[in-house]
Amino acid sequence: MSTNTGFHNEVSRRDFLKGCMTATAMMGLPYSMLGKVVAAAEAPNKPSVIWLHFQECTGCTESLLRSSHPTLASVILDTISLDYQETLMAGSGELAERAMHDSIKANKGNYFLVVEGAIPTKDNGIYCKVAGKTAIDSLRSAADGAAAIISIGTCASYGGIQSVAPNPTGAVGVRDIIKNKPIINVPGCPPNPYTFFSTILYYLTFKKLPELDNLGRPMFAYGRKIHEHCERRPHFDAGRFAKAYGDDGHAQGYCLYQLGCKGPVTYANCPVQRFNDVGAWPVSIGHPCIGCTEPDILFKTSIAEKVQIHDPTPFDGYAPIDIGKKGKGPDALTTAIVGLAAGAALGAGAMMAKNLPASVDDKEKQHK
Ligand code: FSX
Ligand code: SF4
Ligand code: F3S
Repeated sequence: MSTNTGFHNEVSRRDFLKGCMTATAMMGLPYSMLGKVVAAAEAPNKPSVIWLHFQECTGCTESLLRSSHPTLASVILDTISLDYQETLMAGSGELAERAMHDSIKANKGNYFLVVEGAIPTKDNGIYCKVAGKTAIDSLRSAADGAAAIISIGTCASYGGIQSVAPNPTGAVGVRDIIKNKPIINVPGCPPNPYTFFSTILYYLTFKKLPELDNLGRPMFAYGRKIHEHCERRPHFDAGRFAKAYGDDGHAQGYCLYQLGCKGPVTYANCPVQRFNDVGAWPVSIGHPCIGCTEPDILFKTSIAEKVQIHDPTPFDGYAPIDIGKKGKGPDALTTAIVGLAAGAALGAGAMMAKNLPASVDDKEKQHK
């Protein structure tokens, strides 16, 4: 099977269904909805997607296609018609440009525009040009006929690393420029490819945007904090912290809060969905979360700086208690299904806590 980008892929029926099942669970939908999601993914008229690259590292595309989940890339490319994508296209130059303009013309009002990277606005946008056109002009003309825009990655969502002070090129996110189109932000540096896939599938299944938070992110993926699902959370609650990289606490899997973990103020599904189909995510391999889905944390706060916790939320693995404020993200059952479907090892956190000695020296509780 191939798309207009020339990317060839093959996907088995089993892998296709597995990808749809994971996406269905991630969206917080019941298992009974799987048939509807699969039907939308298999519809003969595949939605046309134009994918533009601006100021960024191409990590969003790379993480989608070059990592250990070629299956997911194949499922995505089997679900959409990727009509223009500079990293993947076999064609180049005028041929490629023509393909994009033909697709925009033929699918006016019906295509998705995916934007990866920030848009420089200073000095009339001269700091990023493709085919002689500035990023701002390319974005405006491609956005004009789009049904909806997906800003993939933190750069396209909020400006990302380019927008860090003094922001020499005046880099901004898509929503700072385009005001008259539905825009879904899928931040992360890079974001989890399943979040992107689920966003597309939600739109195809229900013909509407998923519920978004005040930063334009789908609630199904960004409705809960990292801290609520983290396997190190029992250590946080017990006051067991790594104090330095490589110390005993770090080696034993203690909480990384004192090393600057931004999990308590970062909204994302990383501990549940994880990355690369191997059950890993930053905190699981010993690095604090750096808040890569948040506009004011990533690259704008030092990795080592401890965050203030103003709105403590309980660990999702504990028995439910009424704290007078319900999270709007997926419930515990959905979380469990996502974990199962993705092969995530959520039980590892509980086992780690169980295997710890009953008394520990460090009883500090930073959140009280
Ligand atoms: Fe890179 Fe994407 Fe970070 Fe940005 O991801 S992974 S710099 S969010 O736009 O390519
Ligand atoms: Fe996990 Fe970070 Fe929260 Fe500690 S502070 S429990 S490492 S998310
Ligand atoms: Fe990003 Fe934190 Fe997840 S750094 S990848 S939001 S764990």
